Formats: sequence, C-alpha cells, structure tokens
Amino acid sequence: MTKDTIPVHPGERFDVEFVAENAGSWALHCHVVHHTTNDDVEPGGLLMVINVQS
Ligand SMILES: [Cu+2]
Repeated sequence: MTKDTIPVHPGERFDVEFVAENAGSWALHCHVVHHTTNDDVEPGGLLMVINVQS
C-alpha cells in the first residue's frame, strides 16, 4: 500500500516502513493543526522530521 497520509484515530497505531531514497528534510506530522503544538506553542505535539542525506 502506498499512501502519503494515514488517518489515525484514538486507540489506533500503525507501523510505517519506507525507503529513504530522496535527500532532504521530511516532516511527519498530524494534520490537526492544534496537535502540532504544545498547548498552542509551536513546535511541538505530533511532529517529527527525518533528515535524509545523499
Ligand atoms: Cu493529531
């Protein structure tokens, strides 16, 4: 299955595998804006950056 977004509901979890073949900084984040803050202070919450070097 190839996807660029995965809906994750409360109580669910997913394991994600990927091949990092494109150099750059790639953000993994929630699409609910409030969830990418720590009590409305950015950055925070569900936000992760993967740095891929060539
Ligand atoms: Cu969220």
